[in-house]
Amino acid sequence: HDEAIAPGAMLLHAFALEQADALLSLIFAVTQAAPLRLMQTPGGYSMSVAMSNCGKAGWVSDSHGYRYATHDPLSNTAWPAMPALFQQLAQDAAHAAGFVDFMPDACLINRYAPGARMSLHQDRNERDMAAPIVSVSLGVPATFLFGGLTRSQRPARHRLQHGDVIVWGGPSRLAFHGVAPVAHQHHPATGEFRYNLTFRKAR
Ligand code: MD3
Ligand code: FE
Repeated sequence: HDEAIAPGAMLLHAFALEQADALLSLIFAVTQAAPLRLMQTPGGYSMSVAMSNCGKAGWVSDSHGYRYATHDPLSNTAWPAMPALFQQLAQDAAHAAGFVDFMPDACLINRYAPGARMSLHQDRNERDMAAPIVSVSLGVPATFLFGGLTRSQRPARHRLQHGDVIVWGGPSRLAFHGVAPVAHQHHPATGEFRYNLTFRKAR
């Protein structure tokens, strides 16, 4: 069933479940070409979530800040193309949530090992705030933290399971959000890891 978790935010339970194995195979192919890595924050810390990208633009963080880049800084080559299945899934999910013609140009691949987390933040590096963000959860479940439009608002918690998809648009697009430390658990499709795909229109 589908669930509105905030104004403009729709949780599509198990929307990607049938494609999950195919999505994971494509994640492994993309990350052969553009390896998962722990990026540095502008403040000099190492993130606990390993990241890579596919599509025309990829999200990167280093000592200079957060931005989208056409090239992988590890190889100085273009990010791998976004697989057609990724593009189609993102567009179908956006459509199911009421957003027509979502054309993501960026797909961030996040891999959470046990203990990895993402602290509360806003996604504000994208040019077009009218476009939604689509996220796909795979593997070990996680607790997603969804705050308000100010950092001080106490976040609501949502369990995200293998195959769940969330579409974030409208008033929730600039909400603070994060992921609580991922538990040591095993999932038949991913072992100890949680993967998250985040589709965005960056440019
Ligand atoms: C709510 N990733 O990569 S995806 C991120 O599970 C990020 O890896 C988390 O936050 C993860 O930036 C959460 C869900 C998500 C993505 C973007 C959002 C939720 C959002 C933008 C606005 C509001
Ligand atoms: Fe985010």
